[in-house]
Amino acid sequence: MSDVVQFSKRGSIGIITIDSPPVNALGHAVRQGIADGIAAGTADDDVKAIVLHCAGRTFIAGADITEFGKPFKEPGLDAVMNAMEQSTKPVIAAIHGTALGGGLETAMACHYRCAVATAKCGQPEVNLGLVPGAGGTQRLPRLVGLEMGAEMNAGGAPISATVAKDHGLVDEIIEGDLLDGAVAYAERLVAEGAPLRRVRDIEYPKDIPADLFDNLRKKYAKIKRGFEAPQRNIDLVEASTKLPFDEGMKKEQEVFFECMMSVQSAAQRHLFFAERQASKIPDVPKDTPTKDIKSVMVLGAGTMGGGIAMNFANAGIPVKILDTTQELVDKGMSIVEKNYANTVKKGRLSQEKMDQRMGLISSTANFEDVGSVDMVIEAVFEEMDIKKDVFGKLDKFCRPDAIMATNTSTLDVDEIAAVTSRPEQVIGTHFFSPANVMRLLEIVRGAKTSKEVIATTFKVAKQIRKVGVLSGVCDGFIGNRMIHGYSREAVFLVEEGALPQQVDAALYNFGMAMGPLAMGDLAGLDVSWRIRKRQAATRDKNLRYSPIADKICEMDRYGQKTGGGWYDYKPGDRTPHPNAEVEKLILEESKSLGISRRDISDEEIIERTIYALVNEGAKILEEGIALRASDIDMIYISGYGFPIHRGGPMFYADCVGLENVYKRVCEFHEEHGAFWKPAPLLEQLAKEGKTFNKLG
Ligand code: 3H9
Repeated sequence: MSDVVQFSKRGSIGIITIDSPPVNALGHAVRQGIADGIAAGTADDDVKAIVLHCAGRTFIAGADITEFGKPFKEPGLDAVMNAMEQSTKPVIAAIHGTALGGGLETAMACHYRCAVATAKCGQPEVNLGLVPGAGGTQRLPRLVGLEMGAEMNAGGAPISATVAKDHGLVDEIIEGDLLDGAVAYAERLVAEGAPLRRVRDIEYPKDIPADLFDNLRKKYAKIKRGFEAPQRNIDLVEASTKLPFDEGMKKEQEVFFECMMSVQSAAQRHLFFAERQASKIPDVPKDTPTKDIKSVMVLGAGTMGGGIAMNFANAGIPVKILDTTQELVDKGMSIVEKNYANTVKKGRLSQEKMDQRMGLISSTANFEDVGSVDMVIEAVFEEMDIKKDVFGKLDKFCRPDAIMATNTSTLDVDEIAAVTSRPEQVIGTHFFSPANVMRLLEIVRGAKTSKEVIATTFKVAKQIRKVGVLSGVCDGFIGNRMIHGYSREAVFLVEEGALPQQVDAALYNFGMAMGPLAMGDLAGLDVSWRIRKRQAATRDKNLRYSPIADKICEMDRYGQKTGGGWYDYKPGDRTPHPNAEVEKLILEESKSLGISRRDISDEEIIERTIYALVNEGAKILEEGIALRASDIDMIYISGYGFPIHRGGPMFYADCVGLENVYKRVCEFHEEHGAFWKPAPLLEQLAKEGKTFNKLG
């Protein structure tokens, strides 16, 4: 047998054990090993049934994604599954951990499936821009029913073993040791003369609702806007009702390979690895000691502070909220409570869970209490002097080994750390609003931040279910530094001839969660207005500056919170409606700036805004502020609503071709001036025919 798959016997039961860490993926050696195991079990007259089980933390978690796009080596998964399904002796899958993708497909090619109650089963291929390639769309709906089968394929979410049992996907839940239980179950099946149940033979009911698939297609067109794979999954499940099983399987394989060659799948696979790569810091090795964070204090009881605190309570970590007065603290606590209560009202959280979480959040107005916790996260007003004052006090009262984190979104973490006697304990943790919802956490490494503090902060990010991405210190760090150019170009485009709704629609159709001007309205236009006013004296007067956003603020239009900004909003409704006065202001401004307005194509809108992100991203990469292009992609996907199926701005640029992006950036530089100075790294890679990310 192979190194990663072993065949053994317990009495009359043959056991195929896959031991291919980390997740027993179906690489070539595993496929070959299973095929050999089935052959060995079939050839041995003493073997009456075969159990397929995995060592380590999980059952097979799918095909080996790292093999995708590489030359294929026989046997294919379909051949292995045929051998299992056609085996003359019952084959029983024994599931623990996660049976995902090709893993669940392998289990469904077995005659019976048993699982421990904690196991999970799913077809998550759609999250990689794929359809299953080994029967997921053909076998799963035959077992669990058409609607559930289609939902599991199009949505990609796994179900628990107990739900799987209720729906016929799992036949037996095993208590205690899985292998012992699976062998006993196999012996029972043999003793009972249980039939060789083949999922392919299950017939669908005759009365399939006529609109079932159209309704699902509509649903997924809405919730997975712009994604191709969910639709293709639904089509294949529908095909399973119309085609004989083998033809359905053939069709599924064709679509699987088409999807695998698609840009969307390449983007989603890129992000799968980007997410896992982000926490790997070259000079902070995996075995760097970390501290267990068992208590946290958040400074500042505002919306941000409350949102940050909720993350910890949700993860079961006790957290205190501190502010200067009891009144502010009470107000903050009531906002948190209201937030949870809303989630309960929507049915997404039980009252019991809410009570548990609220029970983990306490409050104080006594600064000295910071001395009682393992980690402090400061979320006070974004002013350097205030931050310095706070950190000076933290230095005085925090325990020597406490992590002192700042939630600043722009300020110099080193300058903040310098007021303490222990800058190695200071780090930036930049949460994104709403902090209890957004997945991104920019982890800002100061010049003196210790490796232990970095490693611990990444561990904390994982505990609170955030994607931690490392950034160096610079104005705005990675995400906000890049967004400046994106928003700037959106406003310049408005000045040159587009209306806000055209700019926003072009980017929404590109796949952004919302357009940049609507995003400004959501965030509050007064925030950046205040910053611009502060920077006015030092602004380079030779650089182009649009006064439109300032003038909108002068009309007391700060965005959604004041009922209007770039757009109007009706009370309780976030739908933007164009405003005639704003449009008049825009036309007047173009005129007074001497700009003759022109028709602007959606293509130009996308190039101007997205390439502004890319050009700045290239500078950030070159300066070493970001470790890798895929980190920038993760930031934009998890914090800025960049479309997942485009893989992030840097991956998108790679797909467009850096020579094409560079050419346009040079043209914009010529037409629109200094903002567009091409990043040297972009120029270099474009000229060398290279990419930001390693592709393929
Ligand atoms: C498929 O099956 C297609 C078939 O229908 C058709 C075939 C013909 N391959 O996530 P973790 C690595 S498509 C290769 O940190 P966790 C991962 O990169 C596949 N590598 O652990 C990481 O490496 P490293 C459908 C894989 O405990 C390490 O394993 N299946 C694969 O938080 C640990 O991963 C899926 O989409 C893979 N399939 O979560 C499932 N999976 O340590 C994808 C993981 O070097 N996997 N790795 O960074 C997952 O969802 C999670 O990894 C899992 C474990 C839940 C299993």
